[in-house]
Amino acid sequence: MQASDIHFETTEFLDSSGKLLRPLPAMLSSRDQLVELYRVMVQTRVFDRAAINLQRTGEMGTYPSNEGQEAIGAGIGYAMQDDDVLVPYYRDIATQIQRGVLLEEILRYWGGDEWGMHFRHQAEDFPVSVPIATQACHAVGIGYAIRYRQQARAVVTTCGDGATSKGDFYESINIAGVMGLPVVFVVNNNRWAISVPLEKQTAAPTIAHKALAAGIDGYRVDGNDAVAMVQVMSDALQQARAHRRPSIVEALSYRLGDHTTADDANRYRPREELEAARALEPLIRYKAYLQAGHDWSDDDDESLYADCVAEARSAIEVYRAFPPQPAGEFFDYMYARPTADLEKQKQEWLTQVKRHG
Ligand SMILES: Cc1ncc(C[n+]2csc(CCOP(=O)(O)OP(=O)(O)O)c2C)c(N)n1
Ligand SMILES: [Mg+2]
Repeated sequence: MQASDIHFETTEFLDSSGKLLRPLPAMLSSRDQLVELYRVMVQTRVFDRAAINLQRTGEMGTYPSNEGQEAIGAGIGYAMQDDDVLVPYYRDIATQIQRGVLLEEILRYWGGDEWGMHFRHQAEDFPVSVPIATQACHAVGIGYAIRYRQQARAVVTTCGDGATSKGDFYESINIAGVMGLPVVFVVNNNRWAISVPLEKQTAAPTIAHKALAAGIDGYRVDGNDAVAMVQVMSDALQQARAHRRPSIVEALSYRLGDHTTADDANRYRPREELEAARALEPLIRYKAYLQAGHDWSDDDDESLYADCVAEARSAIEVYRAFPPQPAGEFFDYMYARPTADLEKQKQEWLTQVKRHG
């Protein structure tokens, strides 16, 4: 038996022209619901551009673009229930918005202030993980707590295609399978891990195949299709909540931007590949679908974009008005009580800050 003998079907609802291929899922049966999902994607696209501009003008630190990945995040957030737990990585803005994280909090974090991870309206979701794949282990721990308390909740953790090569990822899917933990591991397969293409990342035919060794469920879905994302996520979450069946959801997409504002993808990525991916991005098809099937006009679209621009601008104003984080404060929250070693590091750091400003 060869790995390639096993086939994971890719779930699709909207083709790249916006044609609906099968009946809508129950969760998206009204025009209002469909527009709500579109709104999150537009909000994310607009906010993302504004965040990149803030970095470019020196008002914010390094930032990872979400361009092209909006349907993945929007579908995850739409399908999650309030009391599920999100353990995100750094390309999950659409999900975080739906979970109640404020745009100014996201800016504050990427501006270098960890108070941006202290969400005002979201006490139980986790902060963004920048270390690759470590969050998969945290998700498993939370899944264990949910099982221990016998709750009908699920954990969603996200990561990239590159992250699935790490031990943390394999260990986490393994233990989730062994213990029957309610965790959905969503893999944003955007085909690149900074400059490493998917072909150099794994010999597995798909990332969904990795579920087989762990004995958990595997799904493959068009990650540029927000409707398909909602359907697959709601199935996977239902299995996790009701039957403690963990799964991997491989969402196929493409990173249209640079890896972060510190990267220049033109140095390693073929231009033709990028242009081909642009035609498949999630907003084009979704808008075409709304226009053809739900009476969505250009005026509706313009006013939605205008609302989202106004919202991003006001978040930027709030961000600019935050007081700077007190120097050295980040040492204080590593543990409930700082260790002697950390205290020493803090004092050294404060001395350097004083010396260099
Ligand atoms: C443990 C660890 N190793 C290396 C890095 C540096 N790093 C940041 S992003 C990245 C690539 C991740 O690619 P992928 O998992 O495909 O996610 P994507 O950024 O494409 O969404 C690497 C190696 C890191 N942040 N953490
Ligand atoms: Mg990637």
